[in-house]
Amino acid sequence: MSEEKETKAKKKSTSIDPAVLEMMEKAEAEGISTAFSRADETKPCPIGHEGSCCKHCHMGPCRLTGKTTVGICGATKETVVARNLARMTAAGAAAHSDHGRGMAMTLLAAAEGEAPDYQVKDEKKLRVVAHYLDVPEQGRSKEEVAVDVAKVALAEFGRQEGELLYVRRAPAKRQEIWRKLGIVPRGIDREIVETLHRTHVGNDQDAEHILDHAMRNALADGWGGSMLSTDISDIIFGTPGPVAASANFGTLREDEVNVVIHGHEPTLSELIVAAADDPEIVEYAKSKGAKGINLTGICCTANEILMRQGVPLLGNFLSQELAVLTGAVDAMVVDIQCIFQGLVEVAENYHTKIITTSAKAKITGAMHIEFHEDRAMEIAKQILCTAIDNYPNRGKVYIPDVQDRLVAGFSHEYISYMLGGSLRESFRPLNDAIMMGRIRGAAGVVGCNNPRTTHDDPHLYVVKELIKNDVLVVTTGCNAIACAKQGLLTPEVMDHCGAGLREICQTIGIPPVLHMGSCVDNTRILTVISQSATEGGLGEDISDLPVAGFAPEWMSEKAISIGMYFVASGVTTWMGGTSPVAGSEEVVRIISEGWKQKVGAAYYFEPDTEKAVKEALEHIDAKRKALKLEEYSPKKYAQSKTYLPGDYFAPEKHGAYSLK
Ligand code: MSK
Repeated sequence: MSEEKETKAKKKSTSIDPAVLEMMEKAEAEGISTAFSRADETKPCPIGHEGSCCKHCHMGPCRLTGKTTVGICGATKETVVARNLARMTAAGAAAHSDHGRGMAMTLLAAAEGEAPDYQVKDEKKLRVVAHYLDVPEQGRSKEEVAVDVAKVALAEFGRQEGELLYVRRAPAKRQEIWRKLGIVPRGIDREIVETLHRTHVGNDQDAEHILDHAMRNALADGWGGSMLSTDISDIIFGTPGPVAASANFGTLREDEVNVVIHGHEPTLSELIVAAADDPEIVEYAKSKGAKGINLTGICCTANEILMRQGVPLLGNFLSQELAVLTGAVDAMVVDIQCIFQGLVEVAENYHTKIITTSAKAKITGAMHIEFHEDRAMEIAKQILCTAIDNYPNRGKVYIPDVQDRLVAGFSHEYISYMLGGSLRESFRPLNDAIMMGRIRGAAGVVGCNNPRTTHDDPHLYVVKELIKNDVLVVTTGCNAIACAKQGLLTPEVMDHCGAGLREICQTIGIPPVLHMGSCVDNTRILTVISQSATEGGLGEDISDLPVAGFAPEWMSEKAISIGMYFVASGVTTWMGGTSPVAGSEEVVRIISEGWKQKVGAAYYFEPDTEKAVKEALEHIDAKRKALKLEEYSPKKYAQSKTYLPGDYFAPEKHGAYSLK
C-alpha cells in the first residue's frame, strides 16, 4: 500500500463520524496534539492494562508478569487483578455518588431558600420520591417535603447500618438474592471506603471475597448515589419527556457566540441555558457583533440539558478537543468528569476560553470561575459575558457542515406514560410485545468513547445489529450521542429495524433507540427493568428478563461501576475493548460463570464486537426459552414493512449526515 493510501486508511479507522474525521485532518495539518494522536504515540502498559500491576504499597509496584507470579507481600495474580477491578469500581461509584450528593445539597439549599435560583420544578416526582424515602408528604408544602427528602437522601451517603432505602425498588426476588449473598449496600460512602480499606496492603486477599464486595459497592452506586442523582435532578429541573434537537459539529454557529457546555452536572448548565435567554445578555452579545448566543454540549452535561431543554449536542467524549479546533468556540464551560487536561493546550492555539467551574476540578492554565449555588444566575451570566467578550477575538473559523436530527428525553416515567396514556400508565404493552416475540428483547447500550478503537464504530455496530434483530435499545451517555449523530434517535429512521420492532415503534411513535439520559441516568434503565419484571409475564426477577447490557467503547471507572451494578442487578453485560482483568483467568471465571451462579448474570469483557452481539442474542433467546415464550421468528412480522410511512426516510438513500 502506498504511504498516502496507508495514511488515508489509518485516518478512516480512527472514527466513523465525518465531522470528527474532518477535524482530525485539520489537527494534523496544524500539528495539534489530540487524544487520537496521543493514543497513537502512547502504547498502554501491557501489565497494568490487564490488571496485573499492584501499586497499592511502596514495596512495589509489583508487576506480575513472566516468572513473577506473586507480589512482595505474596499477593497472587487473582488477588491483584481483583483488587484493581474493585478499586476501579470504587472510584467510579465515588464519582457518580458525589454528583448525587451535590444534587441533594442543591435541593436542600433550594428548599431552605439559600439557593433562590432553584425551585422544585416537578412536585409530583418530589412526592413519589418522598414515598420511596419514607418522608411524609401529605398535607405538607413542597418546600417542607423537599427539605426532608434532601436530608434523608444525604443520610443515605453516611448510613452505617441496615439497607439503602432504594433497594426496595428492586423486585422482591432480587432483594432476596442480595440479602442471601450479604451484598445489600448499607451506606453509599461506607461501601466505597470499605473497598479502599479491603484493597489496602495486607487486607482482603481472596479474589472472590474482594469481588463480592465490589458488587456491593457498585450496587451502592446504581441503587444509591446515581439513582438519587437522577431523581433529585428531575425534582429540581423537571422529569424529561420527548424533545427534538440536533447533533454534531453543525450545531455551532458562525455568527453567534458559541458556548460549549461539557461535563456532567446539570446544576450550572441549566442556569446557563436560562441566562442565555435573558434579553440583556442577548443584547450584550449583539453589541459585540454576534447575532445571539448559541449553546451546544459535549458528554453528559449535554445529555442533561438536551433531555430537559432541547439544547443540541456537539459531540461525545472524543469530540471535545476537536470542538476547540473549529476556532468557533468562544468559551467551553466544564464542571466535573471526562474533561481532558489537553483542552488547555489545544485552546492556546485559538481564542477559546476553557472555563473550569467546580470547586472539585481545576485545570492548570484554564480560567476558573467557581460556581456557588447561592449566586447561581449571577455566575451563569458572568460566564456568558466572558464568552461574549471573547467573540471579537475569533480568528478563522472552520465548522464541518455535519448535523442530524434527534428525539431524546425518554425518562422511565414517560415510557410508562407512552405505553398506556395517563389513565393506564403501565409496562404491560412492552411486556406483551416481548412475550409475543414482536420485540425479541431489550438492551441497554451505554458508555464512553475510547481512542483505542474506531470512534463510534463499535457503538453503532452494536445498536444497529440489535435493532435489526428486533431488540429495543435504550441508551445513555456517549453511546446516546453516537446514535444521535447517526440519526438513530428519530422515529422515522426504521431502515435498520427488524419488522416486529419497527411495527411497535411506529404504532407508539417512538424511535427504535430510546435516549434515556446521562451516565447517572443508567438508573432509569434499572427502574424500567424492575417495573417490567414486576409487571408480570416475564418472570419475577430482572435476571429472568430477555435483556442484555453493553458498553462497547468504555474507558472510565464509572463505566466499570455501571457495568457491575447492572450485572449484580441481574443483567448480563458485555464490555467492549480489551479486558482489565485479563491477567487472571480465575477472576475472569469468577465474574462470568461464578456471578452467573450467584446473581444470575455474567460480566464479560469481549473485544470482538460481533461475537459479543451474537452471544447477547443467544442469551436473549435462552431467556425467552426459559420463560417458555413464543419462539422468536424474524419473519413473523415481516409484512409490516410494506405500508409504514417511516420508510420515506432512509439514511442510506439520503445520507445519514445530510440533514441541516
Ligand atoms: S460522559 S463517563 S465518556 S459515557 Fe458521561 Fe461519556 Fe463515559 Fe464520560
